[in-house]
Amino acid sequence: MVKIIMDESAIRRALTRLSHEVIERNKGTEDLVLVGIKTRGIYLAKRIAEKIEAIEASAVAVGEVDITLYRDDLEEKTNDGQPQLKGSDIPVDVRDKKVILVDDVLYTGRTVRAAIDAIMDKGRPASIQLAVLIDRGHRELPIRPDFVGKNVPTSKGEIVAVKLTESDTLDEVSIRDK
Ligand code: 3GP
Ligand code: 5GP
Ligand code: MG
Repeated sequence: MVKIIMDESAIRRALTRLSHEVIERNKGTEDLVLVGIKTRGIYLAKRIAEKIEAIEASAVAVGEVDITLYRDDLEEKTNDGQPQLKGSDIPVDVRDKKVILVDDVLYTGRTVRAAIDAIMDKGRPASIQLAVLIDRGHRELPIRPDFVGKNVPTSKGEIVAVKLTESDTLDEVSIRDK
């Protein structure tokens, strides 16, 4: 069974709220850098950056990191079962910057941990915050999001499908059994 949990309007409003929260928490956009995690986190980071730019009338840098998949139930695996950095394109020096990591779904937290490592390798940021569209629970590390679009309690057997127009035909979040 597929259950739609966010439609286009719900996603748009959640991202608008997240954008305001990021600005409020950081008292503006100074030293802000958004870093999206691989495919859909990058699209979300770009959307949030556009909204922040519209609200504050100042440019926000956007970068990206690509973390490999590691889970047994997904096709691609790494040698040691840990998510690892595949590549990154962070267009600014992160030293003393306020980095906002952005991803579509937060689950065990292992991907975010790898992304934090990747950023730390580039220099010492002033802070790293985490924004996610969906927090589906089941953390295996002490990682929590600072900004959440929607908390979605799931069982481990469920899958959250995030569709975004940048790569899919529409904006929609749904939940289904694996
Ligand atoms: P994303 O890059 O848009 O986030 O690599 C294919 C996709 O699989 C990635 O999408 C990744 O996030 C996603 N993915 C990782 N773990 C899971 C999972 O447990 N379930 C589902 N449906 N997708 C997952
Ligand atoms: P984690 O490392 O926290 O277990 O998983 C996070 C990564 O896997 C993120 O990139 C996230 O997008 C993806 N992910 C985990 N579970 C799901 C899910 O149910 N649906 C989707 N679309 N992605 C997921
Ligand atoms: Mg993702």
